Amino acid sequence: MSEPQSPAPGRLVVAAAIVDDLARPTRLLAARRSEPPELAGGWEFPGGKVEPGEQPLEALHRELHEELGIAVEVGAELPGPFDGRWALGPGLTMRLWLAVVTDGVPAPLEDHDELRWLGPGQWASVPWLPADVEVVDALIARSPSA
Ligand code: 9L3
Ligand code: MG
Repeated sequence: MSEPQSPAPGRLVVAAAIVDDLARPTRLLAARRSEPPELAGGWEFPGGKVEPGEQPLEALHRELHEELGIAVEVGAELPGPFDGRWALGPGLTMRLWLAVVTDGVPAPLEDHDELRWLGPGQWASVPWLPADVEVVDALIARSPSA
C-alpha cells in the first residue's frame, strides 16, 4: 500500500465542530447540505472558503454567522494529516476547530436544510460527506465521552 498523496493545498476551507463543551464534548452539531445538487443530502461541519485578504478564523466566524446565525467561542484545532489540513478534493483543503455557541440558536439559514445535535454514540449516525467522515472518526477518537 502506498501512502495517500498529499493534496496540493489549494483554496482553504475552514469549518467548525460545534459541540456543547470544549473540554468534554458530548453533543456535536451536524448540518445537512442543500446546495450544490451534487452535495445535497450529505452532512458536514459548517463552514466555507476563506476569502482573499481574510484570516482563517475571521472567515470561520463569518461563515458561522451567515450559515447558522450564531456567534461562537473557538477552541482547539483538530489538525488534519496533510500539514495540519484535511483533504477535501481537487483544489480544496480544510482546517477545522472545535467551537461552542456563545450567542444565537443555530438555524439552517444558508446552504443547509437541516441541523441535528448528535448525542453520545450518535456522532457517526448521519451520512457525512466523504471528506468529513475522516474528521468525525478523529473527533470520536479524541472524545471518549462521545
Ligand atoms: N466542504 C466539505 N466539508 C465541509 C465544508 C465546510 C465544505 N465541512 C466542501 C464542500 C464544497 C467546498 O468544500 O465543495 C466549499 O464549501 P462551501 O464554501 O460551499 O461551504
Ligand atoms: Mg459553507
